[in-house]
Amino acid sequence: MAEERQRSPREIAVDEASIAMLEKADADGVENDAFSRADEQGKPCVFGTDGVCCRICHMGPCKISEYAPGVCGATVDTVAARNLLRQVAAGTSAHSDHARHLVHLLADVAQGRGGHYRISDETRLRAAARLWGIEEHDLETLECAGRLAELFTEEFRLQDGSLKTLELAPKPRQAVWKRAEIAPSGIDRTIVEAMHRTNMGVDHDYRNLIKGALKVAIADGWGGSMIATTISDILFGTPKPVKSRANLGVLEADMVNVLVHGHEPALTEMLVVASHDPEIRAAAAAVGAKGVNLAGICCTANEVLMRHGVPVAGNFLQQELAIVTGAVELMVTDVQCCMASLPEVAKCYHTKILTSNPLARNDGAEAVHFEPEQGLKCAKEILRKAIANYPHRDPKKVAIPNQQKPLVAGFSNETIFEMLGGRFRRSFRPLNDAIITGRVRGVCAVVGCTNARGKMDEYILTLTQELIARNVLVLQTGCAAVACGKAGFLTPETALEMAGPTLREVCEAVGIPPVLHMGSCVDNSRLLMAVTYIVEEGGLGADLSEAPVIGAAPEWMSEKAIAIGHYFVASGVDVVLGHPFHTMGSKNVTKLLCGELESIVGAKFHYISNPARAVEVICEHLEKKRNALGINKQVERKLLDMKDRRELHV
Ligand code: NFS
Repeated sequence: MAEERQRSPREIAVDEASIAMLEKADADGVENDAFSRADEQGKPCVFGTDGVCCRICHMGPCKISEYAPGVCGATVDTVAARNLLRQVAAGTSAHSDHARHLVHLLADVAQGRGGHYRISDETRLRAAARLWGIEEHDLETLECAGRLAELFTEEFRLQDGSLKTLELAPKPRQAVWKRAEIAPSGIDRTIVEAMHRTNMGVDHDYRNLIKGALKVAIADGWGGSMIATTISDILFGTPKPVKSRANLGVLEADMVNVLVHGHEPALTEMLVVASHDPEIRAAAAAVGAKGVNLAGICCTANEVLMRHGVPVAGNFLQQELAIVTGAVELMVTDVQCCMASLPEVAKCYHTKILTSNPLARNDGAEAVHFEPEQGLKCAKEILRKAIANYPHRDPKKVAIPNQQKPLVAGFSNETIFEMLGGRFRRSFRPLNDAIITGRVRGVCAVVGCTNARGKMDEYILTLTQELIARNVLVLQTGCAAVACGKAGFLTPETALEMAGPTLREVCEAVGIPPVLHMGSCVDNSRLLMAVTYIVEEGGLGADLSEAPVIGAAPEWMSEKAIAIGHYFVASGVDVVLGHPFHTMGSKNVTKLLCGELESIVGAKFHYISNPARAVEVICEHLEKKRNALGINKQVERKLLDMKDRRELHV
């Protein structure tokens, strides 16, 4: 470290592996890391934080305040709302472009141009085809895949009318979107529209702009993200519960360590195959290694964890720390959440950084050309580069932390259906019944990033722990899920010990843990469907807004998280955020987001920086929903005699 840290490693991180690597980074002379850079940045610019810096035309930039509109007359309300809409559009574009690449891959596979990619889950393919209204009975597998790829392509291109995928939502929700005029048309069109209306001199009505944010976010959650999850399941397999491990201790001292990092799973799937290839093993042995050890960072990690049990080295803020172990031969980055600093950190060690997507190159990183048709060949070449780099490892610089925890991941809705109802009576009924009887108070999705401005993982862990102790079932995705994996919360045994008595009883009876890892951030679409299935199962309202469910993104940082928050709220699910959007400069926008939205879409945002307070608000919210459903009536417990039993008609 060039200068002393402003916060000590223990003030930055809760897990011992990260603390050790922060100390090691300082000792090794790593110039800086996300935490030290955050501290160096100091207090952020007030205009930026408040969302009232307007940079969209060259009469500015304008520093807008209540007393000083921009040169064009734009007020704080307009500028804050406009900036937020642009962020939601950016987040939506990331998830949706990821989806587009998968649509292309599905089309390639359907046309026999997919190389080693294939339809891994035909049941999911046919179920998806039916869900999106394709008559699939008489279609061959690849024909069916081709038709689905065409339909999904059309979802991007659509110019008029609403996205077909919105029909997956309960009817009353679709009616809300129609009434509020926020049902999106084609995904591409909706993003273009968002960029257009936020140009200088177009939309100045903050209410209209925020509605635009909800609209584009719906195109993400129910559009791009839903499509990405569906195709990933079809091509790479629908996740099933799988055992694995998490934290930097998954790196191996005597193996070639390769980290996959980013979000798009296509290349990584081939790296998994290639890592088991006898030729690759032999090559590793030839340099004195026991094999190739693949591990992941961020959501690419979640994708291969869920499907193949590939261990997770860390979440977002551990990407640099993984390199600091000195034991990583190579890191392949694809898109999103990959820090610009990686090549710089890697300079202190022997680690090679590769970029595999033409959209996401980085100075100091080697670009590799990845064509899906040649996917396996490309994956093998990458692993050979890693193997060739193994002899360059400097043993004096290697210190792999001991910490790693076992976990169980892979709870797709398809799996939850089977776990709850059995293979032949697939059903969410037992969960609904447990919620109705009050043994489970409700469901909270704890999702999102970790943020270098705070203490990594702390809020996520406190919230998760406290919620399950209060008999709230917790669903997780993204870096929040990895945080819980590192803390050991994703093993049924540990989680059950922490769970409240009635939640524990239910989880033990149906065989699910109280904290369910449901995938990557794109897989937040699974959460939308989980709530939809709960509603469709009956007894918990007719719309998502009536069910006792809520979302939380305690340590969020990405524009993608902003889009996710908006599509949860647009779907009728309240969202708790650990810190506010950059819109606080406008009282009206804040009032709208944290209040008035409830009358438009049946949900709103809550900004809560204190985890204890968040627990209270979440539990109050769930109880409010339960009261409204009339399921909170005290049912007197009574021992049944034979006469009572006969009257039960069961
Ligand atoms: Ni989500 Fe996954 Fe993590 Fe945040 Fe980034 S990796 S897509 S954006 S940081 S949860």
